[in-house]
Amino acid sequence: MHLGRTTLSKFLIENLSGTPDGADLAALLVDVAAAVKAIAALSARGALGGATGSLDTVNVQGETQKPLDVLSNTAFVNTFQLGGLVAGVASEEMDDPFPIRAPHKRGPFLAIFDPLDGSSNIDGNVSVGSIFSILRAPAKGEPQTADYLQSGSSQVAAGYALYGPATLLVITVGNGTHGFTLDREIGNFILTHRDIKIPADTSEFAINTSNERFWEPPVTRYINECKAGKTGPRERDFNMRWIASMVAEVHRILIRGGIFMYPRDNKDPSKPGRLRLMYEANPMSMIVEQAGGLSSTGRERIMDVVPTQIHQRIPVILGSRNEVERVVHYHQQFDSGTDQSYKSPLFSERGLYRS
Ligand code: AFP
Repeated sequence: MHLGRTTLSKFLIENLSGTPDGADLAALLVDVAAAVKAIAALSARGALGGATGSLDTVNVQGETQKPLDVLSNTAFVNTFQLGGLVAGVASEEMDDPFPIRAPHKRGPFLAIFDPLDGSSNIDGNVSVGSIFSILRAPAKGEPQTADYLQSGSSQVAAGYALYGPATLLVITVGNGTHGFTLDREIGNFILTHRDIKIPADTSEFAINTSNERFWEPPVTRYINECKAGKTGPRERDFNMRWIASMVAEVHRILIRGGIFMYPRDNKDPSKPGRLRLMYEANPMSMIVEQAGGLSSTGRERIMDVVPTQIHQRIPVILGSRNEVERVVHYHQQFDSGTDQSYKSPLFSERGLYRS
């Protein structure tokens, strides 16, 4: 029995009443929670609910869609369309933004989301999640694509749902990062993680090391130093995790610290990284920064990036402050040519590490 039992609605009223659009934003986040509950129920049924397997359709990312991708997207779109609190939505699963039109009521916000993050894990019954970002809509009229292209620092709210052994909803409205656990018996999200703070230091990194040969030298340097452990310049051993669900990685980092990296790589020069700015990097960056962490491309704060496309990709290095600062410093040294270690034959064209 969780003592206190502050519900999501009570928390939102306490934290948003009296702020501009506060009541509407609180109502919108309650709508998000409703969509999350529907997706949690679908996800928990696994193959029994037709949520596994693959469809014969491909999304705008060129990825084969899973039934739960489509069902989750529909849950969010329907919830936002009926809620009357957004003027338009954009989704990883939809080529173009979707404006809310009559007979549905338009509201003062835009919702951008990845309805199901970590889809490749569904059939393996590994935790997946949803990620959302809330921006202000234009004062009047139907939002155009350009209205969505606001930097991450313009977000009024952001968060994620994690469909794991428990269903969690982690949100920020700009005054800290807070976690709620779904009490399935009463169908309410209960505040269980108030004002989460990420430890500034960590000995745990998360990166897909199968891409090592494509990394830039500062990333290679950082990861090699972690792997060298006690025998190397860090003088302590590190641990590695890679779940391939960003939501699960970020949640672990919120709880015990860590650094998550999906850096720029030259695997596909047309893609400056795998993760998408508008509905993965930006919302997760707001969550992480509000919890005292940092989120960078390696060369600039992610929430300062001015978007140019809804589905644009971006390098992501986020988590424990002191480790992200170290990786950013390594990028600065590399870019300015001030660090001799990059002169090492290890980093030459024909050396062990192609730069
Ligand atoms: P999917 O939703 O297509 O499974 O991608 C998940 C993701 O966007 C992010 O959640 C993971 O951190 C990352 O991709 C995993 O990428 P790799 O499959 O290259 O490890």
